[in-house]
Amino acid sequence: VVGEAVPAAQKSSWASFLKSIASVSGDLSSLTAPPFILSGISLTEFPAYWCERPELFSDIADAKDEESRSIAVLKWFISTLKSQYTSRNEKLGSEKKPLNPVLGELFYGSWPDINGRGQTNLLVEQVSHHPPITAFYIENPSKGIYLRGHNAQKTSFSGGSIIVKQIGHAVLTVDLPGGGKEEFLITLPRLRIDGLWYGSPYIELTETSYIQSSTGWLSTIEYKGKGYFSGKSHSFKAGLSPPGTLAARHTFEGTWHQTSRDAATGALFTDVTGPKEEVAVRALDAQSEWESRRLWRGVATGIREGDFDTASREKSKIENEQRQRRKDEAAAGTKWELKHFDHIDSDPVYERLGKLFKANPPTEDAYVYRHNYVLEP
Ligand code: CLR
Repeated sequence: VVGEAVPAAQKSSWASFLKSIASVSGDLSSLTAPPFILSGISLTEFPAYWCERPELFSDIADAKDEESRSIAVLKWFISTLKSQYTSRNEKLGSEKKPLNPVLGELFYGSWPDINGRGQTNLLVEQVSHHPPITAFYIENPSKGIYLRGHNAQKTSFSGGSIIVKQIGHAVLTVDLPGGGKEEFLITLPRLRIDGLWYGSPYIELTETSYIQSSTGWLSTIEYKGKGYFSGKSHSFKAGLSPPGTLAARHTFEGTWHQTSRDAATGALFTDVTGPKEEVAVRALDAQSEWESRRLWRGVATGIREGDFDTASREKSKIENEQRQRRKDEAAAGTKWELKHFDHIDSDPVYERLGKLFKANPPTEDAYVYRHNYVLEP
């Protein structure tokens, strides 16, 4: 049955939304979707998913050699996937359409220092509206761990599913106790959004992503859904190979939303069945007009309370204001300035580390954090 999970009054609007997805390829953000599938959460909040298990992030600093550091990075990375790709299903009942951030939208947050793990800070800026591009910076300065990255999406429609190719990458930098640093290039997996027909979308990860260390250690992570490897959805298999060979020294397999094990020893590797820690943000009144939750609060309240007239009126207000801004800039011959990031056409870390595993594409642009913001304690 078409749209089993779709409210009766929104069935025809869901059907035409699906039709428009099938015909528009590239950027879904501007398509009008029926209210039941809207989330009221902006994409600028999503980078917080990288750190909802802050102790796994800080554990990276405590690893004692190159090999165990690569294992710690892989363990942290796999443990972020549940938050990244299934948390809307758990919180909101299904995958939903997030709010499309405006240019210059900001999101700041932190995770407190507990048990000596150090405080972790998060800073996000929407650096492009068309196409939507989100840049982020996450740091645990007392542990000497820094993550920077950006992401955008290219979407297409195939066999009833939305295929999302993630554009962008992340770079993790670890300060070493004896001086010097280690860098890790992290590529992003492909997504398939299934369950559209029934109106209850969910994400499955597909193909392969990589984590390349500057020491030469490489993690190759393969994603499979129902009917492959173990037959379970959200399955993965990760091989970690030493410098100069593709033969895996370690293999880990399991499901990224539950548990995984070392294939050789059977020892537990990741376990995300326990609670995660959501990012702490300042109260709305203490936020600036550009901060995501404050900016979208009228829309979010409307969606949450089922008052969609208010939600769409508030949304139009924000969009009109943005259009006016762009017109004024064009008239004055000025350009919007990014607040926290510098855009570079080619990321030297991506180029250098990407070569080691023949990354495709061979180079990518990047957004470099200017270190011009101090998070309030
Ligand atoms: C953004 C970057 C995060 C991981 C992530 C998770 C879910 C993705 C999102 C990214 C991009 C936007 C996305 C979303 C799932 C659905 C949504 C692809 C990659 C699209 C735009 C909405 C489709 C509409 C249907 C749900 C109806 O680290």
